[in-house]
Amino acid sequence: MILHRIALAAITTFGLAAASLSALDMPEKEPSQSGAQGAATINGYQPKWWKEAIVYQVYPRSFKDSNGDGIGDLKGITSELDYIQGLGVNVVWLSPHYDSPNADNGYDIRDYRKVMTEFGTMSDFDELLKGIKQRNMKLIVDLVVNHSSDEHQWFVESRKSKDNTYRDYYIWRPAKDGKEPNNWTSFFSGSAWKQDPVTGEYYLHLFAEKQPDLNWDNPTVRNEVYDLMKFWLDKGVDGFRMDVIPFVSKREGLPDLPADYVARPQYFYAMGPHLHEYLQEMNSRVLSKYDVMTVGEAFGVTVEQTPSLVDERRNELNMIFNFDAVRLNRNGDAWRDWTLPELKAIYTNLDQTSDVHMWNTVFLSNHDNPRVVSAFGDDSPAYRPASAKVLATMLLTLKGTPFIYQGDELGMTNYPFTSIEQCDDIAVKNAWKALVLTNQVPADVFMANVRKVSRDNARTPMQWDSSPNGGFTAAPRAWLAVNPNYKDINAKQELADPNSIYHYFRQMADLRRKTPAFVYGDYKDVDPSNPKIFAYTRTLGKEKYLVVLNFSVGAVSYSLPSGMKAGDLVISNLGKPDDRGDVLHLKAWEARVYKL
Ligand code: TEU
Ligand code: CA
Repeated sequence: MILHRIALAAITTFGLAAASLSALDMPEKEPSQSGAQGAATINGYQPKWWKEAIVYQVYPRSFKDSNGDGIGDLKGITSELDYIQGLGVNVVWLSPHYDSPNADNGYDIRDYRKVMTEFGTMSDFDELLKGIKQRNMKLIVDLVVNHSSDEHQWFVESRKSKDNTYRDYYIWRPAKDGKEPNNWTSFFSGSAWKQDPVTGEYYLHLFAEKQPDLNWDNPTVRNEVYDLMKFWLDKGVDGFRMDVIPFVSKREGLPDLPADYVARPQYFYAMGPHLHEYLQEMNSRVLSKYDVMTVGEAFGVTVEQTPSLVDERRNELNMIFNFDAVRLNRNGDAWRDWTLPELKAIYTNLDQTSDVHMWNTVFLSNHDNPRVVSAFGDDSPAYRPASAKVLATMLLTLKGTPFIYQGDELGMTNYPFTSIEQCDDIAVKNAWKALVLTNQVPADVFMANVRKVSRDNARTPMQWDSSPNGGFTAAPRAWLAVNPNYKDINAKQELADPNSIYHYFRQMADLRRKTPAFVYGDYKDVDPSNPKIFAYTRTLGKEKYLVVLNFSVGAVSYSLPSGMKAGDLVISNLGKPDDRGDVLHLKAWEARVYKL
């Protein structure tokens, strides 16, 4: 009983309602092995605020412009903190807010201790952080340290001469047979090497030319990173989302990409020989001294490799973003149709590869991917609201910390791009040059793919109301055009409509926060091969929930797997159904959650 009370205290500090816990019959569990002095576990898990969190990602450039220059900024975010809190989320992940020449919208950092001038000042940042804390929310910031900007002072020095003090901060190699040192390619098209005229040597850039890769094998570089992490942690931020962190340790001798990795080089660049050593060092030198959360963007990491990064006994990361689900609709960079059994198999695989010492994330969108309702739902006017609610139901009841991307709570959609001039993203512009201007891909085929998968789909400004530019900016033009559907899809209208996606999302978020079974409960897919219905249970002690989601545009009479009967309806997205028992008459894109 004492153990229960400790667990309760741990949980209620972050919002899980004590009332719903007292109804639980939690098995007495021995204290965990991992040195957490006597903390009680729940279903074997050590309770942690970041396991109970619902994270909302803010892309500052596109959230809200406060000063009429067409670019979102920190004051704009601060002005909408009530909106964010009202959604029922409790952690904000801020995409990079640092000084940057914006070759890749802030993922190319010039000064890690300065706020991007367009976004405001350090005191604006402090205000934002204060506003978040006042609302009992937390803030995690982006840590982008696989590379810096080529305008960072380190690189400005590094390129000056072969014997510059900063030379070894980056990865320089001489030409090989008059060409690039190896065949590595950049994710933004072309070679990953750029010859610098000053010394004639090449530097490595896995992303844009203006994003030179830092040399993590140099301990001075690692110390610089730890120092800048402490700078932000000492300000009070609550953790980091770590950009392409599995790439920081490069393979010994930088060998050529083998033929079978050419189409998926991320699996060759990731998980280098010293990755675990560097993460453990970062953990002991920095992270272990603070109560923070870490989530690694694990591009190129397989499900099988994941435990080695997130097992709490290894002291590396708390959780990672696995790309299997979000990239299920991709063949390389091209759209591919996906099936529901494939998606379900991914979640089962993630769950089964994980045990009580590990933790997962759940997400289907971010600033690098298309809009969730366009990619995984149905963004036609008839089904957009229902399918967005199905996805919200899923994201907030699966096992793992949910990450929601700004605007998805409104059911914002992909943008109807028709020409490359409407695009901003360096990935798309470079691909256009490499593929269309060389006549390898016809322009219309390229643009059709842009409409499906381009990163710009997620980067169009937030749609706040039906005024010009969706209320995002008072400027005549936003930095990237607002989606023309803003008069029909915007926050003001959804806040006023009790049946909106926004309000449904809020109810789902409340349900997750007050229901430990959705956080710590076991996950089981009860019908893995069904092509239309995703049905699963979440079970914690005697408490059991059934989630039934119709992922199709037709009505489905769904017979529950044998022995199962629908219990009390907890929430549904298309009005209150009156059927009970073992056959459910589901409408197109209907979502229901039952307590069994
Ligand atoms: O993304 C890296 C990444 O793994 C991809 O999603 C990448 O965006 C895609 O392959 C490009 O086609 C991170 C950031 O999230 C992204 O915005 C940055 O551009 C990138 O790293 C470089 O910092
Ligand atoms: Ca602005």
